[in-house]
Amino acid sequence: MENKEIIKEVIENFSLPGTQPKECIVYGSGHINDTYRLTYEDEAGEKRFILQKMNKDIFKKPEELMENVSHVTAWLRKKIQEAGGDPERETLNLVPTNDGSSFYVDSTGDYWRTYHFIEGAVTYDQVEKEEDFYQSAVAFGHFQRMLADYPADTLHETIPDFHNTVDRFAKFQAALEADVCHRAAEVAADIQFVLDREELAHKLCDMQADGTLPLRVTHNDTKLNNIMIDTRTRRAICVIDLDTVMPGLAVNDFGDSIRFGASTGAEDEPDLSKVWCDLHLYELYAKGFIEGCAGALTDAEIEALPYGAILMTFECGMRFLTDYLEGDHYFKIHREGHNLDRARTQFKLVKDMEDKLEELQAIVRKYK
Ligand code: ADP
Ligand code: GN1
Ligand code: MG
Repeated sequence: MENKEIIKEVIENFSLPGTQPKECIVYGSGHINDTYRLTYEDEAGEKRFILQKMNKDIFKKPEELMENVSHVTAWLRKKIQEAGGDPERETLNLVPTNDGSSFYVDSTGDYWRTYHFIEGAVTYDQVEKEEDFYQSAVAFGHFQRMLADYPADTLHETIPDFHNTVDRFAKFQAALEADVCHRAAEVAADIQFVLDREELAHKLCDMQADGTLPLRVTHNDTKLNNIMIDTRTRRAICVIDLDTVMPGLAVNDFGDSIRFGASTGAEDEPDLSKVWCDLHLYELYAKGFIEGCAGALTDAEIEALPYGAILMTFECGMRFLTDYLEGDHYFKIHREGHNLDRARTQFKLVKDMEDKLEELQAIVRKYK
């Protein structure tokens, strides 16, 4: 845990129910931010909050990021209200600092924000009930729908070239060239897997450049643990982790969910014999996502959904392997070789999806 003195300083500067909480624990399994859950108690009962230190090595302009989050959540709040929903639970709600800002900069220069904790809902690191996965698909599709008329040019690009797979390929090559940790020799087969797919890396970028695929406001990090599922109704109620909401491709939002949720194994499963792309889960998600987008997806987008799945998985595998080669500075790791294990599950899935491409295509065509 972060230095206790810093956490104390940070908490005192947010407009929270008391000076110090009854409990402050490290929370969640995100790879990027440092997340804590705060619990306060008074006569009315318990009240909980999520406190996050933003990763400023990754998000170079946290002020701009928080401007995006404030504006997007305000926009969603309005849409949810208009639809008769509950904005307290169906979108993130920021807690302001004592002087009304959406973030606090601590005495060491780190950036923090606080959200109301969404009660009675959970996130999953793997699909436990397939209906949950279907519900998450509807919700991610619906999320895109709610942002369809958002003024995209007012959004800051929080990570430039985030899903530019051509650029990701070049960054991988640079990491390989530098080989700062002298790790390349022992992972030659994994490196070759990437190098063999340079052409693949261009596939969706080309379709974006020639206008086949339109730019939309997308989430860009649609893994299952970025959606909260109501424990009572089992409906996916709230899309969280809004740090990468930016203009992007709908097929990538679809693809990132498939990469994570339609795998039969965990993202970091060391036993690759357990890792496959489950076609049944893929179909459930495709159906839900297309329904959630409610007619907004063009035929060309639906047709390209399987490539979204393959490319987002390939990209993520390249990113994990790049990070492994560079000494694990980007994704949080919890064991030696963690990023390598992660890269290998992604490559196993890419190969499996390549082998199943015709089936993946036939499935999405059913929902055109
Ligand atoms: P990261 O960018 O590191 O993935 P997230 O914003 O996704 O960070 O948060 C990490 C985890 O914290 C989520 O997967 C979720 O379980 C939990 N979480 C985040 N925000 C909330 C919230 N408002 N209410 C309840 N849980 C939350
Ligand atoms: C990170 O923040 P989190 O843990 O939800 C990453 C995603 C990757 C994912 C892989 C900002 O997501 O792009 O797909 O890990 N987020 C960022 O699990 O880089
Ligand atoms: Mg997350």
